[in-house]
Amino acid sequence: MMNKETINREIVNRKTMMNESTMTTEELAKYIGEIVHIHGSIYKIRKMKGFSFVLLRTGREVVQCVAEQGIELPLEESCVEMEAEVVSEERSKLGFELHIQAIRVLSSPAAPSPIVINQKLVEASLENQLDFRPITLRNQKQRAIFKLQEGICRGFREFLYNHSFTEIHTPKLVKEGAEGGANIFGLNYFGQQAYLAQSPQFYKQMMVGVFERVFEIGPVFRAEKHDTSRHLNEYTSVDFEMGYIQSFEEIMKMEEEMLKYTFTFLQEHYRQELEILQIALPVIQSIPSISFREAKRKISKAYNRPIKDWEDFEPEEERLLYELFVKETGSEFVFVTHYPSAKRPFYAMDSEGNGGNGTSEAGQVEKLGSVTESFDLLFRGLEITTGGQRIHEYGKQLAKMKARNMNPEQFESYLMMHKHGMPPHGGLGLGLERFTCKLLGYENVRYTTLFPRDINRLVP
Ligand code: AMO
Repeated sequence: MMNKETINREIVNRKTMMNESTMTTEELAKYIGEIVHIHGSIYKIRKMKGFSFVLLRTGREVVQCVAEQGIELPLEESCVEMEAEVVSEERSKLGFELHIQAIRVLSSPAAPSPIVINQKLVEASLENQLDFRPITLRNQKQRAIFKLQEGICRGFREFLYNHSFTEIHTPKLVKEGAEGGANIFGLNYFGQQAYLAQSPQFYKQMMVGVFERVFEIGPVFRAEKHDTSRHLNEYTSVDFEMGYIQSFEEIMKMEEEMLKYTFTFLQEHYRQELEILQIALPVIQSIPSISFREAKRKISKAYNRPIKDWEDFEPEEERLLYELFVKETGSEFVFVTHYPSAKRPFYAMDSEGNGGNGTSEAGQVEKLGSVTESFDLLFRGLEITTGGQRIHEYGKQLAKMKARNMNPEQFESYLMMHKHGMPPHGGLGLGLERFTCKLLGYENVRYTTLFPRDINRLVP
């Protein structure tokens, strides 16, 4: 057994030693009876009679340690290195605990935490939590959200790599908006008008002409002026785009498989976060689908609601549709297809033989225009994905732009790909924060956004 002096010297001199702090608790359990070197932050100290429990927060774990009376303990949130023996302990959640032999303080906080972070939950309003985000994210449950979000991205990535998608990184400073509408941030780019990218839409399409299948997980910007529980001004978009498709249903199928794969991946690699967050992942058999118009009629009939808008859903309708589908099929996901052309961007492919006015079963006049080869995926009543087939023929794309009074000259660099040959293609964009929010059962997308940007918040 080493004495304390040797141990302290060893800690100081151990630059070349393996760093056990990056071990998972499962790996640490293999060292029972041995001394380990470990570093982390002092998460919580609980003084008992004759000893203290010290919870050490490492990169992913919170490990219970025991300090005998003689050991001087630093303040909570101090960063430390320690030597400790791994001791089997049935009463501890992990089946072992660390008996501290020596501690070296690497840094001490200059001030105590402004907010209590070492309880199960951070007891503060969302706004207050966000004000102190660099600190509140240290809470075990809060950080588990973002560890799990990492897992979601890893699952998506792995799935897409396995299906021959190439990962790309496209510019976020752009000359034209891709999605239309007023929610675009403008900026002065050395004297010319430029914008922050609303989506990687143009570039992922261009890259289909290069790699056939591409994906990107990256930031996108929306100048949303309204303060809602589902809108952010910057969010992370998971985009993929694939060539040589026969219909947009292939995109839906790919998304369904990607979700299934990711849930299995999370179950395998993120069990501890799922436990901390107390999440049971949804089981996907097969995701049901319904056309936009049918969905409108279905909701109207089931809830006796007149249809006010034939071009879009009201948020309440998305929620009601979810209720109907859960009841009928057990599925918490539902694809809605064939959205009206009027509400889809200019690059969306129109369906053939649709449009015209009709009369509903209840005798209401249905003012219907043409629809698109597109879909949304709703999860627990919220739209998490938009996707569809794109126009790939130059003439057709020009015609649709002209019909919308757009100036094709402004989009010359985008249209270059159509002009010089593109395969039939399509893809989707999924909002990572919205997906995480619904998966974890939160009411507001800010809970699952690391450092949210909304109309009132630019810091931290
Ligand atoms: P869309 O604009 O519908 O489609 O966006 C795709 C998905 O992104 C998420 N999302 C948002 N999340 C948080 N805050 C916002 N303000 C916000 N806006 C959108 C949603 C939405 O389903 N280019 C197309 C995608 C495609 O067809 O490939 C696009 O961007 O989850």
